[in-house]
Amino acid sequence: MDDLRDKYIQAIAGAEDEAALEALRLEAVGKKGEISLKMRELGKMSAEERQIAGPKLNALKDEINAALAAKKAALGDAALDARLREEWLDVTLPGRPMRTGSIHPISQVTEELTAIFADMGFSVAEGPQIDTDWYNFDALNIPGHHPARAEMDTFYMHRDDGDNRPPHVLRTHTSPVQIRHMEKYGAPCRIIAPGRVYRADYDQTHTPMFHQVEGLAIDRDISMANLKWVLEEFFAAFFEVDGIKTRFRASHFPFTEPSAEVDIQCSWEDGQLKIGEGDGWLEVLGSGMVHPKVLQAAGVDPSEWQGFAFGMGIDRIAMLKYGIPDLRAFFDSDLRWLKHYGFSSLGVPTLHGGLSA
Ligand code: 2NL
Repeated sequence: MDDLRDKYIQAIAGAEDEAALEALRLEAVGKKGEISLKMRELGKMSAEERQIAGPKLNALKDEINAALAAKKAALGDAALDARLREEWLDVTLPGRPMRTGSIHPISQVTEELTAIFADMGFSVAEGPQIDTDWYNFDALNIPGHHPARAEMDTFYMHRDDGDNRPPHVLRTHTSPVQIRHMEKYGAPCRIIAPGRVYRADYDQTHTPMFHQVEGLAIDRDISMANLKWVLEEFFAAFFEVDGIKTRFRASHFPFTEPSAEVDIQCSWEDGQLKIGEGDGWLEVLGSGMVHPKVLQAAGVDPSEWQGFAFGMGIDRIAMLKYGIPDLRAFFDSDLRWLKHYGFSSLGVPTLHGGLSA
């Protein structure tokens, strides 16, 4: 009996974790444990023997149970101590900064319109923001005496006296990108050119830098009818109104002939502007059939090729779509305003994440 006691008391003291302790409990005082088997043997003993062995066995069982409980508590304390040593937390550390910042509405709108034109087979062309006055003006049939070329409207790059290189300007539209594209790849072509453009103008409705998207489709038999379809598809998708109406008004641009300004259908009630309903009209872009002189300047034979072009302000359509009343919210504002207009700091859909349909 003493052997049995020593064996279990020592084993319990040496148990390394609660699983080992439980195994010992079963082995010693479990239903089929060693002590229980010994208790069953009491029945075969004589009365005197039983009188001595019975209380001894009970005492041993109590002692082992007590040792098990004590060890279990000790193991629990040790585990807690170890966890406390591992998992300490310094509550005096400064908080982690929140991720702020968000995609800019202009970037988002650029991605949205790019996706819509991409569905109609247009790819994106890019080019320099500083270009020669030939690409920005002459190639577009804008002559030297045209008011757009006056220093009042255009940012000219500084030239030192005696530097006779052709003047460079900050592009006033993205047309030079399309000229360069035609020059390099020829016809047919179907592209859009979104990007930053610059004009020396600053008031309630003009900023010296703004964003434009131009479009160009050149083939053997492209017509104004194709232009109308493309634009109506675009506006329906962009403003999310099926069957939105457009109105074409005769206009004039040096780089297109004929030229048209395009309005979209809108209503204006109780100070609320709604796009794609009602019998009001809102001017949103300029367009036309590319002037033969422009094709010629870009190295495309106008007796073989023809096509349409259009130009549209991105800032303007972004304001219309998201109800932003002041242009300066884009360029002179902070996150609170972007959040106000629904551009939260995280989880804004992008082309890469997939547009919300
Ligand atoms: C506007 C609208 C427009 C174009 C831009 C263009 C580009 C090439 C050839 C011909 Cl490469 N046209 N772009 C055409 C019509 C209108 O912009 O209101 N501009 C002052």
